[in-house]
Amino acid sequence: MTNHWVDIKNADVILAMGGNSAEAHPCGFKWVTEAKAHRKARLIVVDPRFTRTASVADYYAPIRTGTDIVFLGGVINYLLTNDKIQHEYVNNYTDLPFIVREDFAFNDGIYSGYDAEKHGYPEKSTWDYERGDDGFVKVDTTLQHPRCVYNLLKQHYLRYTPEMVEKTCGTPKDKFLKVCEMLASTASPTRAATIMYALGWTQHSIGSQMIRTGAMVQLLLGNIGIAGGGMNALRGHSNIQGLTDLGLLSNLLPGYMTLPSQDEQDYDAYVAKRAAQPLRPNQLSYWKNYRGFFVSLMKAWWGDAATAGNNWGFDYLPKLDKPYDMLQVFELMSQGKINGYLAQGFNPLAAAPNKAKMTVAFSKLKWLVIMDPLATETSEFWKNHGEFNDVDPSKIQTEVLRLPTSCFAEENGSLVNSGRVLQWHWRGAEPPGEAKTDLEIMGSLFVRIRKLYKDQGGKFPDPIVSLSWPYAAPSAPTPEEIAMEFSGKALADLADPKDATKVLVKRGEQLAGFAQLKDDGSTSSGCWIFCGAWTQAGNQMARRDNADPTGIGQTLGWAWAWPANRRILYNRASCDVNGKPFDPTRKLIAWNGKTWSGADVPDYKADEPPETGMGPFIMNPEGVARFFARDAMAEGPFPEHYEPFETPLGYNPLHPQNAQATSNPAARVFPNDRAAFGKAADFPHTATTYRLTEHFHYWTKHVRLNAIIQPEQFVEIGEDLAKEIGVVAGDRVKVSSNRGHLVAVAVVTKRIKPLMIDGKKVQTVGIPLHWGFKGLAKPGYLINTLTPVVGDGNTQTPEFKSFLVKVEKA
Ligand SMILES: Nc1nc2c(c(=O)[nH]1)N[C@H]1C(S)=C(S)[C@@H](COP(=O)(O)OP(=O)(O)OC[C@H]3O[C@@H](n4cnc5c(=O)[nH]c(N)nc54)[C@H](O)[C@@H]3O)O[C@H]1N2
Ligand SMILES: Nc1nc2c(c(=O)[nH]1)N[C@H]1C(S)=C(S)[C@@H](COP(=O)(O)OP(=O)(O)OC[C@H]3O[C@@H](n4cnc5c(=O)[nH]c(N)nc54)[C@H](O)[C@@H]3O)O[C@H]1N2
Ligand SMILES: [Mo]
Repeated sequence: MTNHWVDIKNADVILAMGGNSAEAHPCGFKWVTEAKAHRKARLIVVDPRFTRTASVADYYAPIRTGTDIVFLGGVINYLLTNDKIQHEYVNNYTDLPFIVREDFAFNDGIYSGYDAEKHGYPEKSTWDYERGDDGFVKVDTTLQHPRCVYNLLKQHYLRYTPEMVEKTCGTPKDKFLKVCEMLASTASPTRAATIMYALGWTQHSIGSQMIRTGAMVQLLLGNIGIAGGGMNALRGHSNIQGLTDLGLLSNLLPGYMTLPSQDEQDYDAYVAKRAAQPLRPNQLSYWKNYRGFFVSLMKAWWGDAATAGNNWGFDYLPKLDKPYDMLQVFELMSQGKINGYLAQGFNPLAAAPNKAKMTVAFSKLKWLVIMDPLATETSEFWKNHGEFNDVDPSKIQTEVLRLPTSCFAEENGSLVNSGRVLQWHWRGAEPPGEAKTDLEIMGSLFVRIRKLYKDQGGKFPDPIVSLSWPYAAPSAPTPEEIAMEFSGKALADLADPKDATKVLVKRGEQLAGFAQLKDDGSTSSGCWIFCGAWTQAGNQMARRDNADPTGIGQTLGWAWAWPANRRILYNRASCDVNGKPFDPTRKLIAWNGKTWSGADVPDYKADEPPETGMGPFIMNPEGVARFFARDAMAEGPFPEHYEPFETPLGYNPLHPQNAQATSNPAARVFPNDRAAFGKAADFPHTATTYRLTEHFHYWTKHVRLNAIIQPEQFVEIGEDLAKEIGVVAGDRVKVSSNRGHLVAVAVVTKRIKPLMIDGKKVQTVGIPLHWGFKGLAKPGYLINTLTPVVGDGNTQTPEFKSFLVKVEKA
């Protein structure tokens, strides 16, 4: 989230689109209720289904799955053509005045630089701004230049008319326009809208671009950086925000730094590429400090072994030939190219797309280790469970080892919530039986592996044997030790930058924040954005002061938020160019003549006077927010609609003549998976998958109470479809895709209606995801028997929210 949970109470308009927060985030949803009760906020829900969130909404509009870019692009067109934008905000705080290169082009759904054979854009140099002789980007503050971002943006979304929205999304034009009007009311500096989204936007082959389109709407309205505004990604597992913060994706390092690729063997060039210089005069470009963050990370990992001689440990890092996201890994596994796999708190047979492919993949492993408190479907992928897992164990040689773990309630530690708040928690019980904490299992594994490398050598033992492992009990590091390491400490006395004769931080002391990180090896921090979470004053994440002096929910003494305990990102943008809050009743910070201060930690240089013109988006080298994403995205600088890979239409209504632009032209699709896609002629219904309040994924079916309140697998179909296929509530239906089938009870509902898309009736089928063949609930099919293997072009998040099936009476 750019903002945080409590801040939702400050919104005037709330758009819940691409998520069902009343169902999946019921505790956080109370802040929506607060906003409705105390600010008369209007809640808008846009969802293919009339959900539990929709049931308490002020306005509901239906949409076909996978078409949100058309809807949101339509909103952009509405805001621009009706001049419902916050001018002072967009003119000063975004790239609308920036001029784009002359050779940048967009033709019938395809951007300049496309390589059809490679299915992507290996050459993105045209996706950039034009530079002047001074090296800076050229701008036209009058917004007249035909190639300024404002005019290109307007031109791009002109095609996204209300008629196109109705034709592609199935949302009736009047409903769409009503949503536009409600959102447009927040173009005023004294009104705010927030967007709450989750998987309804992420789990698509163009998911990242859906989110960008939402962010562009918010920028036009001046809703980023202000209280009650923001782009608010509602995260899933309780610490999934912490997972990405700590860089547990294959291409990331902690704190959103990135691993080098195999053609980046040169350390200085690696840093230079990431420490971008300002693109406009007087801008900060905070990533220019990359080297200090990076060297401090290397010192945390390798201690004294990280020296200038090995580029501070850069030489130890793997250099990626490609990203190793889960789709890539399971593809390689299915080809027999992976020997062993360790699944820690992950049930991939249930969670990953195309179960048949997953079964083939796991069968080719030599060994599979499962670290989990429960026996999961994955740990029994080799066992015959009748129709639900119809395999022949005698043909599977994989050795499966289970290491029972504790769960979060049985250990101390911190969880990062969606609002970036790190909250410390304390164990409530000892782990039962043979269960050990994940830390103890990983610690003992490491100690044994290091001994093997020490004793026997190996191809490149240095990174393993030199790893810094300073814990009191090496086989069982404590969460406290790890947390202090993430935050960081001084490895030498650090001088006060204002007075070199004074020592600011003594050797061995915890650092106060990331501004103290150095690139000369004198500091260490395992995750620069967490720096300051555990200072000399102690564990900041354990603070529990809920004082809220201004009444807008900022509680800076409650736990600790990254970065720097800042609660609302980009909060400099809540003030006009002179540093005066746009809305004094929702003041976050202001310029008092000497410093920036207020109800939040400024997202800015604290003593930078407004006159210098430094922009509020200090993480961008532009200093401003981007409508034109330059080369950051796989598909192009402006989001464009592409159909789901399994499209009910077979063409893209925006580019009916260009087959290349039907589905995401920059998505990575493996050949076998492409062959496994189905067509609307055979699979005429559109399916989407989702969760229920009463279960948490695949584990609460092991709990008696949850198994009682939602005992049995079902699928939801609308009354119209039920009639069409001759099914009544309670009948069993067979749902098939080109990859497999499931059988479940039919719930016939008024909550899903057919949509008219370009003259064709499209039926949506809803499939909750919580069942499987282990646990106390009635055994059921894993729904990912049905789903296709294709990921978002940028993140590789699978397209779980839109694919083709056929529903019939079983
Ligand atoms: N009780 C409970 N809570 C949970 C979980 C759980 O298993 N149980 N899981 C947690 C996890 S890990 C996560 S990631 C979050 C997920 O939180 P959500 O994303 O809110 O959960 P989903 O149920 O997957 O619902 C997404 C919604 O998107 C809608 N949708 C589908 N396709 C589209 C589309 O193309 N456009 C639009 N606008 N909407 C679409 C669906 O109809 C559904 O209502 O929930 C978390 N919370
Ligand atoms: N079709 C379809 N598929 C989906 C989705 C969808 O919407 N549709 N959603 C996707 C999403 S968003 C997610 S997050 C995934 C979820 O997929 P998973 O994360 O694989 O699902 P969970 O059931 O949450 O599995 C987590 C496992 O962690 C174990 N566990 C709990 N606590 C601990 C602990 O402290 N240590 C260890 N080692 N293990 C622990 C649990 O027992 C459980 O078996 O599913 C994905 N798959
Ligand atoms: Mo998730």
